This record gives sequence, structure tokens and C-alpha cells, in this order.
Amino acid sequence: GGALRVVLGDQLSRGIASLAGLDKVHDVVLMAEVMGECTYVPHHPQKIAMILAAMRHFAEALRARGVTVRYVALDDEGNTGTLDDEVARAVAAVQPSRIIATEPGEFRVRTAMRGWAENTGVACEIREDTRFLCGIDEFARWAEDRRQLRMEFFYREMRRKHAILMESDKPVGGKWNFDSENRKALPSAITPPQPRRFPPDAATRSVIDLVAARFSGHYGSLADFDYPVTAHDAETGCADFLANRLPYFGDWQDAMSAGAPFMFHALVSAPLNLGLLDPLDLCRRAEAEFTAGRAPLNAVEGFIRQILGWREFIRGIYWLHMPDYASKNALGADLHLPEFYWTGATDMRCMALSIRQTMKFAYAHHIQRLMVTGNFALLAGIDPDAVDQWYLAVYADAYEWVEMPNTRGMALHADGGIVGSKPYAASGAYINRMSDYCGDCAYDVKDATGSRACPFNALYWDFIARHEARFAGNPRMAMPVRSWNRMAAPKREALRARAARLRQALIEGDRL
Ligand code: FAD
Ligand code: DLZ
Ligand code: SF4
Repeated sequence: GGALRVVLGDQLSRGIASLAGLDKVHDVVLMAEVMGECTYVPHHPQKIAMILAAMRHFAEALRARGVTVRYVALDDEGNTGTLDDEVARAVAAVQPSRIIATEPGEFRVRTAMRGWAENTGVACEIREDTRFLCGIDEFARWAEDRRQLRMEFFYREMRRKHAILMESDKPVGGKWNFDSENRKALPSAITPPQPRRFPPDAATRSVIDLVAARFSGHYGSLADFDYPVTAHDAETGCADFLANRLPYFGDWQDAMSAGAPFMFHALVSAPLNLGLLDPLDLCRRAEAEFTAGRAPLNAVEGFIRQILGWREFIRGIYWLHMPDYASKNALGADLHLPEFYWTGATDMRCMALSIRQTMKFAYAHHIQRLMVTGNFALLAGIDPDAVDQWYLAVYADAYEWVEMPNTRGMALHADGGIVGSKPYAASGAYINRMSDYCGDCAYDVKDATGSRACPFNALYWDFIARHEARFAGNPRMAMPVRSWNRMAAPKREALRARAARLRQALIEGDRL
């Protein structure tokens, strides 16, 4: 027989390594919808629907090109429910000479995949995932002689390597990074444009019905399903971003606004992580918008840094540090995840808005994830395992390689500083400065100790106090530690008492 070529649910790229050199006459492509992958965390129903719908469309496109696809649908009779067993069942049925796969995005799946050869008695070739701009080994080599890994230096090498925004060996505009221009709040007179929508076609609607029947217990609604599930639609969404939002992406990159769940963000993470878009192509097209004079440098550089810099850096960190990374808890955080993360039932308006839009769209933008829900979990000291599970479940773009270093590392500082040199801890003042959330909140952002004081304030100072010894040695944390120590004793006591009441309320499950 020919080769059995396995394509996983987030490997839906035409150029995926496992399909290179495919022999249409003898080879069979295996794609399988399995309960195991749909339930290892309680994924948002829109995430499951998006992945299964995209898988079905991808299989159809392969068939249209004359490829033989063994497609196992979730409801098919005989579906064993796991990738391992579906590979074994396919090997028994197809009798291939070998298996060809592309390395997966999660350590859990990689371990399983490495067992496929022994499991089936057929050789299994695992190919590097060439969709990324920095290979896993390449990142490890870059990391080797460095005491500290910093995204900024990695990013500069990637700019050079891929010749993006470069004038020979110098960065375009004379600077590598224009982030200092990208911290503006949104003026109230400006309303971000509505992103292009992608109403489901018949095939996607039948997946939505299937998901509604099977996963109704999972957090999140299906009603607003709007994800592109083909490369063609993902492309249209991307063009919409480049034309209508990229020019303003930089200015309001860190801003939050109650009526604007998407702000000026690209909304490309879900299709990008599925394989429907190509990261280098995205960067080049953004660069072309600058070259053509249609978007300013601060916007284009900022956008490119997210993809060429952060996305690749985060993936490198994941593979460099797994499996140890998954159990890191440098700050000893141990509180259970409050129920309101799953319901949005809280009076903290920033939290309620971020969580409710997540239920509605399986999406929140970076600053909501980092500085609202992530920051709260950091300050309150919530168990990183529980926080990881939440982020992995609720966002349509979440796979462990990208979710975990962002959550455990960037947001929770549970990796002790591998991803970021200081925790992104902030009080209500930051949220107030960057959003219009606080004005209509039940809590008072200017108060820290009263019974209606913004919870972020006392929790922030309590966080500094609890980790004072650790942070005193960190030059980037020296300022808040000094401010804490300069505060009058009664003020400090009042802050800690308020924080203790808040933490107690979290433990008891009282409404906050
Ligand atoms: P934009 O703001 O328009 O950015 C463009 C693209 O840059 C994104 O699509 C993404 O591919 C990339 N990017 C930006 N920031 C990051 C980052 N920190 N890490 C990796 N890629 C980045 N992103 C995911 O793709 N999956 C996740 O599971 C995920 N979990 C996160 C958890 C936490 C706690 C935090 C703080 C961030 C997380 N991110 C995750 C990163 C980021 O928030 C999302 O990529 C972004 O919000 C997606 O929306 P967008 O496409 O509109 O992004
Ligand atoms: C996330 C996911 C889901 C929900 N369902 C499937 C599936 O049914 N079949 C499949 O092949 N892949 C699925 N995936 C994606 C895999 O879990 C993914 O390959 C890993 O998360 C590693 O990136
Ligand atoms: Fe959030 Fe505090 Fe502002 Fe309310 S006052 S929206 S809790 S930061």
C-alpha cells in the first residue's frame, strides 16, 4: 500500500508537511473527528464547531483535487473516540506501508504520536511543522547561550532573517519597535468598524447542530457563530482587516471599550492557528500596506511584531520548556478559579464584559485576556492549572503551544520570569486609563479600601506585599515595592484587610 497521511484538526494548510509528495493513486489521507480531542478540556462550542467545520471543508477540497480521504465523522459508527485508535483502525483497514504525520501543537499529542509506530507496527515519519517561521530546533539553538530569553532580541533576528521592514541591515524608520506610540485610549467619538461576518453555510450549519446536541454542557453560546472555516473566507477576513482596521491597529492596540469587543484587532488568530492563513504572508501583506502609504509604521510594525515576534517566541518557549512548564507555579498561587469565570456573574464590569463577550464570541482581545481576566487571576493568586484550563477551553484560537506560555508565563508569572521579566500586575487605575469600563461599574475605581472599592486596587497592593521579598530583587518591580513600604502603616493594614475580605469572598463563592 501507499502512505497513510494524517492531518490533525489544526493542520488544515494546503502546504502542510504531511501532504508533501502525496501520491494520489496510492496514498490515503486520514482525518478524524474524535470525542477525546473535543473534551480534553470543555472547549467552547464555537471552537469545536469551527474546527470540525474547517476539517470537513478541508477534506472536501482535498477530494476535489482527487485525493483519497478517509474522513471519520464524530457520529460515524465505529468511531473509537481517540486519535490513537483512529490511526490504528485506519492502519488495519488501509494496510499502508507507512504513516506520515506533522508534529502536533501540544505535548500531550506529541507523546501519543510518538507511540503510533509501535502501536500499529507500521513505521511513522513525523515531519517538522514548516508553517512556523522559526523551527523548534532553531529556537533551541538561539536560546542556548542566553541567560535570559527576551522577545525583543528574538524578534530582531526574525526581522533580519525574513527581511521584513528592513532597509538592508537597518530597521525601517530607524527603530525596531514603536510600542511607545501604541498605548492610547479610544476617544469616545470613535467607533471601530464592524468586522466582516461569515454566516455558516449548510455544511457548517450541520456541524453546529451536531455540536449543539453533543456539547451543550460546555461554557459558551453557539448563536453568534461567525468564524471563517475555509482558506478563502479567512482570506476575505484578512483583507477586511488590512483595509479597515490595520491603519488604526497601533494607536488603539491596548485600548478597551464596552461597545467594541473587537476594537481594531485582526481576528486572525483562530484561522491562523488552524492553518487557514500563513503567518509570513500576513506579515508581508501588512508590510505592503505601509509601503503603499495606506497604513502608518507604528501600526504595521506593531502588528508584525505580534506574529513574527510574539507568536513564534511563545511557541519556542513552549517546546523548550515542556513538559516542566505545565507544572510551574513560581508564586505559589492556589486559589480555585471563581465560578464567575464560567458565567460572567460579577459586578466587576471589566470582568463581566470580558467574560460575557468570551461566552458570546469565543474571543477577547489581548489586553482583555492579559490585563483584565489574567491580571485578576494573577493578583488574586488563582491556581495556574485552573487558569490554563479556562483559557484553553474558552478561546477559539487556543491550543496549548500558544495558550500556556501566554497564560502561565505572561499573565500569571508562574514561570518565574521565562516569558516576561516582570509580572503584568496592575491596579484599577490601569484599566480605567485604557478603557471606558469603570464609569458605569458598581465599584469605585478611585477607592481601594471601602466596601465598594475596586477589587483590583487592594488585591494589587496585597499582591505586592505578599511577594515583596521576591520582587525587591527585580529592578522592574522596585518602584511598587518602594511605594508599598512608604505607605503609612494604617493604610497598609486597611489595604490588606480589604484584600483578605476579597480573597475570603472568592473562597466562599460570594458574589464579587
Ligand atoms: P491581534 O491583536 O490582531 O494580533 C495579531 C496576531 O498576532 C494574533 O492573531 C496572533 O496570532 C498574534 N499574537 C498577538 N499576541 C500574541 C501572543 N501574546 N502570543 C501569540 N500570538 C500572538 N493567542 C492565541 O492564538 N491562542 C491562545 O490560546 C492565546 N491565549 C492567550 C492567553 C492569555 C492569558 C493572553 C494574555 C494572550 C493569549 N493569546 C493567545 C495571545 C493574544 O491575546 C491573541 O493571539 C489575540 O488576542 C488574538 O486576537 P487577534 O487575532 O485579533 O489578535
Ligand atoms: C482541538 C481539536 C478538537 C476540538 N477536535 C479535533 C478533532 O476532532 N480531530 C482532530 O484531529 N483534532 C482536533 N482538535 C485539534 C487537536 O486537539 C490538535 O491537533 C491538538 O490540540 C494539537 O495542536
Ligand atoms: Fe474593573 Fe475596578 Fe474599573 Fe470596576 S472599577 S470596571 S472592577 S477596574
